Amino acid sequence: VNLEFPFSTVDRFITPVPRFFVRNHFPQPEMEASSWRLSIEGEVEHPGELDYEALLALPAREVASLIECAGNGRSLLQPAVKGVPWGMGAVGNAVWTGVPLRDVLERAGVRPGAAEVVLQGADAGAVTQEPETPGVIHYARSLPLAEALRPEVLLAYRMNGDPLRPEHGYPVRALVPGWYGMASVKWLTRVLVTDRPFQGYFQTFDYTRWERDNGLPTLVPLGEIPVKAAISRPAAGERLPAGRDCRIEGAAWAGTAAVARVEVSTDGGQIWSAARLLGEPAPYTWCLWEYAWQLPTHPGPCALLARATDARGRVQPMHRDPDRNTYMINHVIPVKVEVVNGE
Ligand SMILES: Nc1nc2c(c(=O)[nH]1)N[C@H]1C(S)=C(S)[C@@H](COP(=O)(O)O)O[C@H]1N2
Ligand SMILES: [Mo]
Repeated sequence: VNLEFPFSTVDRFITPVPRFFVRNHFPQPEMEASSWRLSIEGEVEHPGELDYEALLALPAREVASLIECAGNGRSLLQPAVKGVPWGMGAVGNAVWTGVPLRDVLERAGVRPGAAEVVLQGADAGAVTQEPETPGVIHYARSLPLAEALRPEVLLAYRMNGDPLRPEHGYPVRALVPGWYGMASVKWLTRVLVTDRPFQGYFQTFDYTRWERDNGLPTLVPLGEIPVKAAISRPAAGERLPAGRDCRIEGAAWAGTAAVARVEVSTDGGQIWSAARLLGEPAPYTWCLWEYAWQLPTHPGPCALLARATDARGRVQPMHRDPDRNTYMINHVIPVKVEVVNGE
């Protein structure tokens, strides 16, 4: 099941659960909170299991965070590439409730040699990539230990105040704020602490990019979401009456950083003007923005652009970096609209 929502309908900070995109690599597993167990294993002093009641008895935390699929926007890439052909709607923003993974790891006693934490889901299936297929595997992704110990990384059991829906990982999922969605493992049943980097399928074959290291391209797992502004309205192809006022709207986000500013260009990138941020930007979540645009009085095509800068000074790129394979689509993509003579 892969579902997205029309990005042009973004109109509020929190995405209602029925509109929140779904990305499943394997058939959705049947899960019950009453029989759910989380196994904590590997490089820990006290391996063991945690049940749902015991998890809910631990101090909980609320975190507002978006999840964006690393392939969000892929259908806008030219030339076309393989993979789920997402539009712009494989992203959503929610409030999550859960127990910091750190608390559970600390109770288990992480051993000094620990390097990574593998998170494994209950879902499994055969991956079809030939000829190197590993057969039937579980969905699993790892985090470097320092990331796993960030206090906002949760074993989440509520989304927007309600128990997780089955498609979003009921009863418990990982939530890794600021990282692409592949890190937020759903239907979480196993936490394995390892003494070396995990080389699983979704860490090597899938969800990777090239990093140039002294001239040597090295495959590295995807992680943090980079800065990005996306235009929700007007939508591409819209016809707008000349001379009128038009509000350009959208959302911007920047992984573990807060958005600092959003600029808009209505002439294909020559002149940029500041958009108004709606609300206080914060790490992990998006910030909605708007820009009051007076439409040109003459009909013709217009290319609308939005570009965000984060609080660490990183600016959204204008061009696509091919080292990102079919992922991490955050370069500025024009929204082409048509200004037409008023009715
Ligand atoms: N167990 C499991 N967890 C998973 C996945 C999966 O297929 N199985 N997909 C990942 C990917 S690629 C994304 S983008 C997010 C999507 O989360 P959502 O379906 O709740 O929006 O879940 C992640 N966690
Ligand atoms: Mo994803």
